[in-house]
Amino acid sequence: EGVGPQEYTLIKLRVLKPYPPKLKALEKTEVFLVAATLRPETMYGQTNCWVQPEIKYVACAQASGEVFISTRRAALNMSYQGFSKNDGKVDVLMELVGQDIMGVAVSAPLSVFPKIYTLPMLTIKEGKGTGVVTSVPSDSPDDFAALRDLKKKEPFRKKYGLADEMVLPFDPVPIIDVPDYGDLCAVTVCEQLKIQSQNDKDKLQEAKERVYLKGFYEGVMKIGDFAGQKVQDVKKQVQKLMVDKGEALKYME
Ligand code: A2H
Repeated sequence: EGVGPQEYTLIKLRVLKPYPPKLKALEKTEVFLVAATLRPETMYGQTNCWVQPEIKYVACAQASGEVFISTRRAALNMSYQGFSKNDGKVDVLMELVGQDIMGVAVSAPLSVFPKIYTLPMLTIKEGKGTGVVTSVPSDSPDDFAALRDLKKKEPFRKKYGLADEMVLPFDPVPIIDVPDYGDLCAVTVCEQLKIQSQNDKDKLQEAKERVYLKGFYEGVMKIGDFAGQKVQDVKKQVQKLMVDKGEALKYME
């Protein structure tokens, strides 16, 4: 990892009512899954949200009165960044494991889909970001591979209690044109490298290296508020758009 702190954009994915059984006790509050991303400009293409079925999450009251779901480690980090009532204190309302919040309907800022679902990604690292990852399969090889795993294998969906309509209708959305890779760069690179599943670790690493910098320096937005402009020129503006609307926050770790 890099030197010094990294700035992420925390995307607030609003849990839609009626809340699922595990979250019923929170029905009177606004609950959000908060996902850490380095690519705010890709949020137009969100198709789902990833959680790790086995890791522990907490639902924490924020100074704003809202409730955020993340790992406890991330909640503590947030509490030192002005998110909670008292610096360094987390107000835990509920402890959860990923499976408790699987198949939950959320609304995601800027997404072309009005309603998306939480789905399992087994490779989520507990010690990075919030443990919640928003999924943009058009531009992230990890996201594309994990979504395709779920689409291809009915038993995999069943194992996590997911209905077909939470997975099957959601295809990658063309949002950014990348020279040589087209407007679904993650799909292209996964095909080039013949990536079979989300567990193809080395190939996925190679895939990310091929498209990540190229997408940033040469990518051009195809849809949304900044269509026609270069990714590197609009990244900060898309972040600001969401932050100003209260749909995202800056977060360091
Ligand atoms: B990125 P870095 Cl479109 N475990 O967001 C695994 N992956 C995680 C994570 C965790 N605990 N927390 C965040 N991430 C992902 C968008 C995206 C991302 C695109 C393309 C590439 C990309 C949509 N998913 O990341 O190790 C999040 O996915 C490529 C690196 O801190 C986050 O940004 O550098 C990124 O990894 C943070 O990775």
